[in-house]
Amino acid sequence: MKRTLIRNIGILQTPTGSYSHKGSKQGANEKYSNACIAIEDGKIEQITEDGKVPEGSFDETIDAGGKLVTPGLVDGHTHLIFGGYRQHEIAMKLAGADYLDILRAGGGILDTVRKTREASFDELYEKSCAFLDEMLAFGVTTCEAKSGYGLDEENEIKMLKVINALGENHPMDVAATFMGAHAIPPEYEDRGDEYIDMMCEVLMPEVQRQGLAEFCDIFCEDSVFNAEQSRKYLEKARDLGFALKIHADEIEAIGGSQLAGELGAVSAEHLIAIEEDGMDAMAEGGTTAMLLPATSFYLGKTYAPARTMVEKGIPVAIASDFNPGSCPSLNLQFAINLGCLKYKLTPEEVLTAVTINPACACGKGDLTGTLEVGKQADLVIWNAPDFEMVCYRFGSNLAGRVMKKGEIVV
Ligand code: IZC
Ligand code: ZN
Repeated sequence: MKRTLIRNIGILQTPTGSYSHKGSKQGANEKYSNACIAIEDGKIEQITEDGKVPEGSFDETIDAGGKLVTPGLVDGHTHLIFGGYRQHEIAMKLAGADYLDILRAGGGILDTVRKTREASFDELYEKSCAFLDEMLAFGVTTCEAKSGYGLDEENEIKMLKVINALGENHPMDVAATFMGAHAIPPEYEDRGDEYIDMMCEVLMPEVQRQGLAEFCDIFCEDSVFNAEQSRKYLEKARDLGFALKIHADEIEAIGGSQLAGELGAVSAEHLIAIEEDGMDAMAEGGTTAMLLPATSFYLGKTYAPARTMVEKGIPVAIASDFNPGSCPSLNLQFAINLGCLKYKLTPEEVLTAVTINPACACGKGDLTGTLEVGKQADLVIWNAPDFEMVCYRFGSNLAGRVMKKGEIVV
């Protein structure tokens, strides 16, 4: 048994509960002044405030220096396993090409598919392990990761095995999502229906048989997969026991958010172009909005209507969308800045959006996402006196020390 004490916490700020927070609950955070956290065997044993110190002896004492402590951040949407990079797309963008133009011309995702197919398991593992180290340094202690750059059996399974190995060997908790329907591979050019049939009949059941993913996701978008194909794929996933996610209304609203609500998807991602009826369907279906503001920034798009979503009772989460095309940054703190400045969410609403709400959308809400007795001691000691400072400063890394399951990892 190992007991650790974190003392001298200026403010301990956290949402509470193991469920997705919506409406007025989105901004409900507890704030304890002059607090301590006692940790036993990686779990929170006690929280005290107003200068009281937990009793008993400790193997390790950490002085938080009067600073802010929050739950470890949860990045609920990443494409962190990929071969190569796509820096050459900068020149194409400067020449006027947009995201879908590049994809339609056989680049974009398909470029990353070529490079990912060429990469070995070990190459992908080493590269993404370094990304996870960088994420930890930014204060992220749990994340989700998608396949979707293999687009055939061998390479999708290779990607998912990398994701699962990372989750086992790296301090980060990693939730695995199968995203075989990320693009139509060249072998199936102009045969999107047949590709979806192959996914449903061959690959998805194989992923389920091998227990390689908890979630299934599809890119429902103009020139990628339409709403009918998305329905077929997600209904099959649901029948196989996967929880559902969907990239919806990123560039065009073609029915993805309605489908998410109707099928009771755990989350719908992006939602930049969402319309009123899509939001109503999501509120009805209890679907979390997984918003990706750094992608809006990088693509020069507008920002998803996060305030309206909170008002309509949709749980809002904010993630990085780290990927080699539309968001080559894994700095979730920048997404926090944009959450306040562009979504007009309050710091408290944003904290919920990067902790408990994405934790629930990754199936880990009972383990992490809040600082409460019984949960994993996943937390950040910030180089900041309060969370407003984290929302206000941008471009610097304000995470000071990062703890995962009771161990200091940064
Ligand atoms: O590689 O472009 N939007 N998928 C959907 C992406 C962005 C990732 C990529
Ligand atoms: Zn994505």
